[in-house]
Amino acid sequence: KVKAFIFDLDGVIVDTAKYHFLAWKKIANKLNIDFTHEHNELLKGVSRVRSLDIILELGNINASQEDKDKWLVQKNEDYLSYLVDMDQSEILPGVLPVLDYLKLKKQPIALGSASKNARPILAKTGILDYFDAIVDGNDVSNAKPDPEVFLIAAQLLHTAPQDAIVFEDSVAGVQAANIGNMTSIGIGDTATLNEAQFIFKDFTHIETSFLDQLIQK
Ligand code: B16
Ligand code: MG
Repeated sequence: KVKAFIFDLDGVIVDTAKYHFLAWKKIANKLNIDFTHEHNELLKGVSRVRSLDIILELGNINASQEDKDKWLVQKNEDYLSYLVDMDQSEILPGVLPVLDYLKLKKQPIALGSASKNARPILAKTGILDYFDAIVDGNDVSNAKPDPEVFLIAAQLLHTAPQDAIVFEDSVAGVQAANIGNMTSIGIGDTATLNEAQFIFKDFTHIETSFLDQLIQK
């Protein structure tokens, strides 16, 4: 059977969370807000605009729209500077074999990401051609846990939501897949992602027999 395999980007295909962290930390420190790795967890899967609001809430800061717009630009410029040297080596372990296997099995593949920088990241890491559809932060108006991003992806792949399988590292993303009536696969920590239907520490733990099961379901 033909399914739709939808991949989140940050935290699933590449570990860009570390670069988001560095860039947000600069903004936060400038505002005298303490910004830790735990805080960074709150931003996973969350849009850029919402991320800034969360950081400002942490510091109890009320800012003007003008200031917020300025910080959003600064954050993204700084973030992009970390991506300049990005290449295939930044693809997380086990991802390429899974993509290759799904291609071999002629399964449609889509990206479903909140990031507005998704396309350049896929291009730099050399995997743009694997994707039959790309839905990113430029295409959606409702952020995860709203299932919009994944529903559009499934639609572009001509697949019903219940035949779509979503790989996600964020709680909001897992919830989005569940709300969208899709199969949710959490990539990361079992305790954090306990709402997912299946959880794997990373892609090296996903065997082809498991992918076959999903395809046949
Ligand atoms: P950008 P994903 C999300 O990507 C990240 O998890 C989140 O931390 C980030 O704020 C968001 O993209 C927006 O990214 O600033 O590049 O538009 O996990 O949905 O692929
Ligand atoms: Mg993610």
